[in-house]
Amino acid sequence: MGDAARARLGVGMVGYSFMGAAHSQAWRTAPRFFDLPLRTEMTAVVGRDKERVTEAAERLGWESTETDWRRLLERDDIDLVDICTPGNTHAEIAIAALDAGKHVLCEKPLANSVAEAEQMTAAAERAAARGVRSMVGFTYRRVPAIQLARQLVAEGRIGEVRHVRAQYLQDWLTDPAAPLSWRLDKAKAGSGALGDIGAHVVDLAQFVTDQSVVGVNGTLETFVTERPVAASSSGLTGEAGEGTGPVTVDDAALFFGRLSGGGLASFEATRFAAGRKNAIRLEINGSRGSVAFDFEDMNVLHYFDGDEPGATAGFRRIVVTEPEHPYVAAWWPPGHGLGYEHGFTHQVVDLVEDLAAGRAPTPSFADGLAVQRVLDAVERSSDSGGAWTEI
Ligand code: 4PW
Repeated sequence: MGDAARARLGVGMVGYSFMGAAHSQAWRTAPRFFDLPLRTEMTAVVGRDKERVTEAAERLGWESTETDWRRLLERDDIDLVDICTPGNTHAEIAIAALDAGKHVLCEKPLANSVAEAEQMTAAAERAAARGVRSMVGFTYRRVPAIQLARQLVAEGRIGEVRHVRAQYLQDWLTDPAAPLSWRLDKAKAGSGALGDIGAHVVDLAQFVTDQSVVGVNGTLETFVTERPVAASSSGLTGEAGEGTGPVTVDDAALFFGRLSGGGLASFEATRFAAGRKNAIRLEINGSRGSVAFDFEDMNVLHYFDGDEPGATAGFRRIVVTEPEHPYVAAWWPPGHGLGYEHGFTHQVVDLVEDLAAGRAPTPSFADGLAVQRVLDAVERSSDSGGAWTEI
């Protein structure tokens, strides 16, 4: 479609660190590889420090800067606010943006508490009545192999879901000298491994099975309770500075869940799995077969078809890089796989297509709230010594 025929979508992004960089590449790349129905513009990026946000704008490709996110709400050239800040700021920014008539894309987890997530969901519903849309950024849903897994489950190819085995394993905190970052501060992050990475596997379990987690019991643990303060940060970790401070969140979360369809689930989220860098593992066993995925081999889905003759049945390794696989046709020839950043690009593509079509994007804030309720139930269960906790 030619530029003139497309309506413009001005984007204002808040935050420009790890997630801000990932979202920036998505806004830059999506219109270059996909035929988007709206003309997206990277209009403004927000950061509190003028010098640093100016440098980030140049590096990441934003046209202008602001030092207060509230300015985005006053600007007529901003149609969508993309929130890439720590969780303690999500509710205030998202609710104000939606009330001001701006669409919102908000990083996960949706909020730091169920109460905040409920207020955000109510604001999203009010806004939707005026055609103002919102989405929460569970990007791993947009990995082609995950989409294929959901498709196979929906088609009944594994039968009734009996087990979900979900793990999110990282190791960047294994070293006790790794410094404190905002992700280790409950006031900013809400929780630790549970909310930062456990939220993803809860969302993926619910998304791929199309079922809800209806009850949990679990345990949280903080292995290293004091760490060096950070002198600087980049990505997940940073440089240690002078002195130490307390870790106020969990390092690891382990929990069991029951699914609305009667299946059983187990979840593990940790940043202490030495050697596991970003292992998001999801295995689903059904009455007729199984699917299995590991983000460390993200272009592959393993599928077991239990209806095949026993002598030759076995897990099939599907390389999810064919043009008929979700999103893949826009990229490279078969076998030329995708990476971490493509999930963010697909998120932008789906969001823009939904906005243009007047559809409600998913995952919605209500989906984010559903995940938040699971996280909250795990915390309550852990506080009570592991009691079964309904959601
Ligand atoms: O996928 C994870 C995120 O949701 C990434 O590994 C880092 O941890 C960045 O934020 C969370």
